[in-house]
Amino acid sequence: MKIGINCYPTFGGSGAVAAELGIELARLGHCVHFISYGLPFRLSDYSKNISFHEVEVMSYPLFRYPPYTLSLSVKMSEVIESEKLDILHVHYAMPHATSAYLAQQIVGQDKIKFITTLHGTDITFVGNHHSFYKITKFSIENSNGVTCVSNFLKKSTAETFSIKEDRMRVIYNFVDTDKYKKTHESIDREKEKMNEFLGKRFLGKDDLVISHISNFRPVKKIQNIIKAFCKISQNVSARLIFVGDGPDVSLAKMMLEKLKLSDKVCFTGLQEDIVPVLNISDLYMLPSKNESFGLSALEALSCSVPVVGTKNGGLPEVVSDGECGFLVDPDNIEAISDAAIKILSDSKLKSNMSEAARERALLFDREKIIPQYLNYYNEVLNYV
Ligand code: GMT
Repeated sequence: MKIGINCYPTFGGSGAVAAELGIELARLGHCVHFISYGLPFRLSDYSKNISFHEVEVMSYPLFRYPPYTLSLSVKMSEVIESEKLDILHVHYAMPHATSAYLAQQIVGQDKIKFITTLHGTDITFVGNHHSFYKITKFSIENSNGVTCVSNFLKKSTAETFSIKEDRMRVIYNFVDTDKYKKTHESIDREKEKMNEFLGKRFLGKDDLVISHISNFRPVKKIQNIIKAFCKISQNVSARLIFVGDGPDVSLAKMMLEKLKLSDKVCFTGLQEDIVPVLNISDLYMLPSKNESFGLSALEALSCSVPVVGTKNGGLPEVVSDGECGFLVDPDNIEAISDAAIKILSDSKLKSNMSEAARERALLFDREKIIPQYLNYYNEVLNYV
């Protein structure tokens, strides 16, 4: 099949899913054409069966806001025609579904069908804002197929936009469990490598490691992770590793200074490969206000790392509470720290949860999920 994929190329869950879906489809022999304003991250090492089409946005003094949505729809229509795409798959509703709708109008409705995958904030934060509401609803309703990354997201899309649930298909996010797994190198050596990377002796041999990976937006509730860590570090010898970048990094650093915790917490910045951090983690934290799925938590589980995360949104569909971690009210600092201390101070519980984490992740292995996308493409194209 010739498949067009459009996504945000920057670090983030929807871009990661789109890039890895493209890689897997290409591995299966399909021709994948990425259309975006930049090369999606996680894609740089792959090229067989993958092409990248860059969207050019013209600047002009009149444009306070250059109309990317329009340039994207033009590029989509060009690629649909030049590459004779069978299907176009866009990730994140805004503005991608709208551009795809316009591209379809340009080339003719009989020439291309498009699928929109909803990822979370496109519904729960952006699409439901009054300035986007009507166009988001219109673009979802006019997609030839719609997928949601969790049942939670399907339900909230149906409620927010009065769209029938049977118009949408849940296809969970996936993980490459061959890549995301504990390596066989000794944990001490792995910790040493991390210290070398950080340029200081941050991790001691016996320190327990807690990690968090995100875009540091307010939804991730970084302050609550730090407040909980304050109590955790009084009870167990732990270190906290933050991976990623975003608006709340400065706030986090200020809080850590105030709490005199700076020497127990490090920031690695954006990292393409997060396996080295997950490899040395004893616990992963994701107490967000809401997660439609929580891809980073799945990647942690796949590396046998238990998760303490939010009970809100779709995370309960990924992390089974009490088995491979604990799900808590993200504003209940006591609950976050108690759950973490419980796991970190009981080596038997930690090892059971770590085994259960890997088992759980195997349910979301790429081999199980990718065929669901291919089946859906075929259904939308009326091939089955
Ligand atoms: O986490 C974010 O805010 C980024 C966002 C994105 O679109 O890049 O993530 C959303 O999509 C991910 C992939 O499907 C999900 O795993 C995340 O749970 C979801 N984020 C939220 O719902 C907050």
